[in-house]
Amino acid sequence: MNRLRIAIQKSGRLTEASKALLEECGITLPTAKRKLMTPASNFPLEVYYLRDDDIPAYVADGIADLGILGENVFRESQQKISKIEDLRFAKCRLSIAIPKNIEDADLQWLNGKRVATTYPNVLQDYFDENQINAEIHKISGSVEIAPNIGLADAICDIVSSGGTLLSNGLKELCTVFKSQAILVGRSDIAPEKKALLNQLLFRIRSVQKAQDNQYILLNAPNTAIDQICTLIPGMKSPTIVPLVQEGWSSLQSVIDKEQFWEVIDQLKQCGAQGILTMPIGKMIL
Ligand code: PRT
Ligand code: ZN
Repeated sequence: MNRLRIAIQKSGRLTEASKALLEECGITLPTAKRKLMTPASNFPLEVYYLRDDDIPAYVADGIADLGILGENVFRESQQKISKIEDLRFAKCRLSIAIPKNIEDADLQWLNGKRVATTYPNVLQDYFDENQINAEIHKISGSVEIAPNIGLADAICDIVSSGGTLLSNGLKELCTVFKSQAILVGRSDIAPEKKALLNQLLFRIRSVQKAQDNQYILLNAPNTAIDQICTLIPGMKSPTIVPLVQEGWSSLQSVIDKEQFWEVIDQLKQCGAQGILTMPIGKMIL
């Protein structure tokens, strides 16, 4: 039977969110532990559990069709695979950091310096683009201690809260790029698998769309309905149901979470009352 094979991180920062995304897409995975591969019970999909660094090669070699990994690992790998979709979790940035006591440093400060990183390819590209002539030291872990032990003048590493830099006496000089979890695949995926991929992508996008929006229910005087409809137009248009109380209606629609508080203030000014909001499970346009 035709199945999609997707590689996800076996154990690490991406694991739970990757599994949760598949579950949100209605794909049930058995809880079996210590297995390299598990088939989903209700979608033609097999999940391979790997170290994140191995995922690009597995996908490039055709052992897996798809992979979920950090964009940082994807870019560094330089394998012949493509990004298919941003997945919005595991957000972080790849940054260059320097000792915090160095004042007024800009990118040019890096010229002639040694920079320790586990991302030598991405960093070299960044230096080339910015015409910086620095020496890259590839190291495999604990990059943040390199300046303190005299191994390098600066580092290039993943930053999330910034706590690790701070506790090692470092500060960010610049962001090389912003990263997040992404879905990757080969460009020559077989047509029958492409149909399954499109099905999976449709589900992922419906989950993401639902995460961006909220369901909203409110009461409004009939005189304000036109104005309220322009504020919360919804997917096609709001649903309007008359209230028992003369001259009033109930409106149902969806609202973009990013504009939520701004729109709520405007709705109140229009006379809206009894505003309720609820999370949306899936949103199909
Ligand atoms: O074992 P395996 O090789 O599979 O896992 P791993 O140890 O290589 O990766 P893992 O699980 O640590 O991270 C997986 C992915 O999560 C990374 O490739 C990033 O895309 C993403 N991610 C998100 C992060 C972070 N946030 C993060 N904070 N990866 C690493 N860090 C580390 C960073 O290296 C630094 O040491 O956390 C520290 C910085 O964190 P703050 O919060 O102190 O700034
Ligand atoms: Zn790794």
